[in-house]
Amino acid sequence: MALMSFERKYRVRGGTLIGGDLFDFWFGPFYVGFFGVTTIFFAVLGTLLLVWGAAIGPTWNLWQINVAPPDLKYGLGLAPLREGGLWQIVTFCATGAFGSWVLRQAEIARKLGMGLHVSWAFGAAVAAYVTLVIIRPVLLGAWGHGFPYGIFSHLDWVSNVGYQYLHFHYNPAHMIAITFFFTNCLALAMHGSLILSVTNPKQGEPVKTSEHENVFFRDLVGYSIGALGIHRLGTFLAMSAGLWSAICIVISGPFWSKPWPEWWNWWLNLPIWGK
Ligand code: 07D
Repeated sequence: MALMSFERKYRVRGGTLIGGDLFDFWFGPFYVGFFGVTTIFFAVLGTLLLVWGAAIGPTWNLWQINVAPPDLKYGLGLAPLREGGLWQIVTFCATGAFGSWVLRQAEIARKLGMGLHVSWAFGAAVAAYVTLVIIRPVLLGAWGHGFPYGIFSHLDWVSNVGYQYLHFHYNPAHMIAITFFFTNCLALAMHGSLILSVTNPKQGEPVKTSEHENVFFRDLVGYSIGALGIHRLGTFLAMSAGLWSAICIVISGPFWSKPWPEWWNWWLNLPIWGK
């Protein structure tokens, strides 16, 4: 693949976060880098361990394969491999791979003289994962509170944990997270369809630009957020969805152990009701 002229200018060594010149080169279109190597290492090792977990388990049915965390009796200690130890190493590998990917994004952005927005945005998703399998289990005192690695098994976990708090929809942070997810979906549908409508007009029509985009939305709703604004909004909505998800689960247990509907009693207890 031919290098574009600006790539030739920026494809220079240096600017790495760690490791100096070690792995500071490209393999075809891919930047390798120290964190590219650690990503591959952790991702391959973690995947192989999951396959091993499936091999020593009772089924090869893809839906039923399950690599579970240790029993609560092991607390925050190490468990034998076949009793959750495998889950612990896979969790270590997954966190290593996701963290390496964030740092690889940062290194590439630094080399190109760009902002670190992509790293921060992906970091929000990683924060949600780390909250589920490390932060919350540590706060609750046992790795057994992490979610199991399996398709049906993780769905069962979500359902069971949800019903432990009677009705998870009443968790206020879960409400906010869902509102961000849905609004994010709305914003992307509006933005994606708008861009398609100007860049892909019917045959014979010229391709339009942001002037048309802005006028369309001013005509429609009286306001256009603008080309930069929609991307700021999208990043904000997406990161907020991940961060409020992390908040909704980290408060369930460590900070609130009763049914979530009861949390709303503060409303009934307001002095304005004159009771
Ligand atoms: C965690 C993913 C991070 C991903 C990373 C990258 C790879 C690479 C490679 C394939 C955050 C991974 C990369 C693996 C693969 C290749 C090549 C993102 C994460 C780092 N809920 N609920 C949420 C809704 C109910 C419950 C979140 C809706 C019930 C519990 C979200 C409804 C009950 C937990 C959400 C609903 C209940 C959640 C998840 C509707 C059950 C959580 C999104 C309409 C009876 C979880 C942090 C997320 C959470 C969570 C939405 C219903 C329980 C806000 C829309 C009422 C126990 N729910 N839920 O976290 O907060 O994204 O996790 O009913 O633990 Mg819920």
